[in-house]
Amino acid sequence: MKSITYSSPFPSDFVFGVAAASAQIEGGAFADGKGESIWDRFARSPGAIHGGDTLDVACDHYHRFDEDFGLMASLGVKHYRLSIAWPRIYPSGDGDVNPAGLDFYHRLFASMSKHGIKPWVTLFHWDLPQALEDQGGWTARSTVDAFARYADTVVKAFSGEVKDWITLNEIRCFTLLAYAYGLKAPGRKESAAVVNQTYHHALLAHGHGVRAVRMFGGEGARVGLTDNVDVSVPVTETPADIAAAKAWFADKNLHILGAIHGKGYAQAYLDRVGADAPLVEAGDFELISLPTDFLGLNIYTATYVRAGRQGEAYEAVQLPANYPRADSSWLNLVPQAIYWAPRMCHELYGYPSIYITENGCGYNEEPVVNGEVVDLHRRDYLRNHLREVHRAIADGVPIDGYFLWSFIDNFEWEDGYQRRFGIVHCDFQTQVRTPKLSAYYYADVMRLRTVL
Ligand code: GBH
Repeated sequence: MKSITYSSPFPSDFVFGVAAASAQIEGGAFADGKGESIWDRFARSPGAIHGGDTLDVACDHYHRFDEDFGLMASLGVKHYRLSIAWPRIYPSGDGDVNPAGLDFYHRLFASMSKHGIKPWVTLFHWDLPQALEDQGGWTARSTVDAFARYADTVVKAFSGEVKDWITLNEIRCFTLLAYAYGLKAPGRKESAAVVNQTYHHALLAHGHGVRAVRMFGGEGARVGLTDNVDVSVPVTETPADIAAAKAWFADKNLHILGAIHGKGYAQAYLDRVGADAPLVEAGDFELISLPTDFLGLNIYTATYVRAGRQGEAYEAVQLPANYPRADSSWLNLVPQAIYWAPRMCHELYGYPSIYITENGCGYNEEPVVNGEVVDLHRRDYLRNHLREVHRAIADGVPIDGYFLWSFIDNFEWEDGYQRRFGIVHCDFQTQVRTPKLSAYYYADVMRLRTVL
């Protein structure tokens, strides 16, 4: 009989972790001198957030982080991706630094260290100081300068506690969805030219983040971008459909990873945007294309692509209405996404090290019954995705870690508290935490380093 190793262990240095973001879990929205963020403001505009929810209290992690890290440690979590709230550090965007903000994160990192948890820190996960938005937000180049100052301050302050840095989370979400579609804070609907300029400013901010880590990160510091690439999955894993999916992927990601990798905007992108092309200053792409140590990918879903039946390079397939998905309307269940996105990034752009910085699923009804939350749907989601991560590694794709989104149910942006992504249930009235079945499942995966 032939023996196969379907579930051989992950590499011994593979990183398993969990992720969250400042605005979504901290609460303490106005504590200790924190400035207003664009999300604090947006949450107060009628109809912007499901149920009129605000970020004021969230999971009250601001006051409960030590307990939360205790719970993480009890589940065997050794790596946690978090973000720093810019308005805690610079309440008015630039101006004076707020020492109480720095002190909060010093206390938080000390608690993590006590519990044996390593921080992976995102500099910007969407909570822009409102004062900067009042001066144009990401449409204004001055926001890039303010970000550079903020990045310098934070990397200098925490270089002793943090070695792994992520510059920005998901450029598309805080530019396109925020300044074109009006879905995310600040909820604006600007022209294509303005939106393309926000992409360019975000790329510049990323470059400043890399520069700050190189200058002030100290020995062993590493840095990368977290991107939510548009993901394609070949309908059938034949050479023709794979080539089509890859062509689609290169096209859809031309303005972010394509630009970083190409050290400039590709002619195909410039042709596409025409007169709406962003203004680029001399030296911009030297900064934008500074070498990074890894690429972070947030992977949730994908588009199915196949070879064009009329000879086109590719054809995206419309999903049937009854295709399975999570409760988020965009979250179609396509586990192969987490195989193909890293593989294409590796093949197209040559990234030598890739981390899945988010992967997870959101549901509305997850009641605690007899002290338990039986989220078998999430356990299946995780299992299916982890199998695809495992397959990618077996095929030589350099995935070095996986962070599950999210540790705990939290403020799910425009969907408010209704949409739960946590492996730990949060009762937002009482702040009681209850690990779900998926938390115990993931604890075993991390412990045995095997997809179970
Ligand atoms: C991540 O984004 C975020 O980083 C994280 O903060 C968030 O909590 C988590 O996902 C779960 O949503 O409205 O139809 O235009 C995930 C990627 C891409 C998901 C854009 C929502 C909006 C689709 N996001 N998408 S639509």
